[in-house]
Amino acid sequence: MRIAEFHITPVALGDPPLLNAAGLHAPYCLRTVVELVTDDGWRGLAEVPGSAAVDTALAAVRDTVIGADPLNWNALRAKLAERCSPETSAARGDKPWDGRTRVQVFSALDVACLDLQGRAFGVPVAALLGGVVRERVPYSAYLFYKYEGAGGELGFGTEPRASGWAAARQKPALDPAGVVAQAQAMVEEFGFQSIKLKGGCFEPAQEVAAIKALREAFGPGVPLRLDPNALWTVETSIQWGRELEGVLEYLEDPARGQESMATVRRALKLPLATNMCTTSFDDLPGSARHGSEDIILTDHHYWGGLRASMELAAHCRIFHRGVSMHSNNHAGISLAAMTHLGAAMPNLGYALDTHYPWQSEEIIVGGRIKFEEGCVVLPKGPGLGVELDRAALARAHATYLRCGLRERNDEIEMQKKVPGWKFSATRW
Ligand code: GKR
Ligand code: MG
Repeated sequence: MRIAEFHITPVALGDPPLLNAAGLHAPYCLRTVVELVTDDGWRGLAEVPGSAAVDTALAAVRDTVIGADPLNWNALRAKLAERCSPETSAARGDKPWDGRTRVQVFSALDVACLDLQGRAFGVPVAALLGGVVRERVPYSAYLFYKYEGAGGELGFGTEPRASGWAAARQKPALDPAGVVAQAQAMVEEFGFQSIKLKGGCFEPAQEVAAIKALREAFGPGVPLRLDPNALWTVETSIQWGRELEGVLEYLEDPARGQESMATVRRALKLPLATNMCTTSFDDLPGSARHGSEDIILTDHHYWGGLRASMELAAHCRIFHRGVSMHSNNHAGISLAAMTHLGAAMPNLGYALDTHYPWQSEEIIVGGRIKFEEGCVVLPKGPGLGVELDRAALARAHATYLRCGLRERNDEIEMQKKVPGWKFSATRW
């Protein structure tokens, strides 16, 4: 069996004006869909965060991919490693998301080969990752401060006939009451049983007030998390972290870098999680040395694939770290991949992050994946268990061509609302 075709399709999906530490989400989020086809007709799918840089990096390894054996990931990965320039963990950058391309190339090919193998052998990807330990994978509500509007074709306007979550999704949320209303609508629709608030947008006092309002509204039975994306100083993290002891399940990336995180962690009786200070295998010795976090949030797009995330989970078990998952905007192929990973990870200790509720379009057959009581049930069928809806893919690709966005830049988007706004790596 040899890989005969390698298709790279960038797509754009509507995204509401969500605020974060780096600015504002554009009306579309970008994703890239990768499809492999073998000489005997087996297919494999993957989805990675989209950007012209990632698409170029994928196209640059075409010669290595074509002709490779999709059943021998070790051999393909070694060849890819020779072709893709090394990237230090510093290349991740200061933004809330990861700017590296090499790990995303590995991820795209790892996932697509696993999907293809699963289809060829008639087994789910989770079986290839070691076996299913849970059929229902729990996700967390992911709240955002936001401006009015639903993004995409609706631009920053609203759809007056929308109801339920579709209506709540359009509403602004800029204060504790708005955050609680958003949480209620999201929990009502998807059944999530834990809640995360994206912070780093307003003064810590305002974000801590929103967390306390969520606690008041949902009670102590619903775990809460806050993620200021490393915009707080060590002093601010300790001051406001103390207010959150006994309130949060964990505080995510209050401060920047492993040493600062370790200082905050020693000062607080509150678990710390990260998708910013320990983000690659090169960071693991520092994580163990400094004790920078309690929980590592893997993301198979940024750790180099599902198999790499399973390796990270083993490290977490050995070094007494919890493990869960980070998310950026994504569509159903990524949600299926995250669910297979969550289904196979024995030591998964927390509900996974997902941005999925913020999108309304889909590129897979059957449309939007359903949540049951906050969980995604492991898709039936071999491989990832999802099929491309080729008409929907073509529409999302046409949107990509039309919208003109070629990379994520939340600072530029924010400047359209607040002229002169500048990202700062440490703000409070
Ligand atoms: O989508 O605005 C966003 C998030 O801030 C995202 O970029 C982060 O990577 O979800 C993320 C996080 O947990 O840091
Ligand atoms: Mg985070």
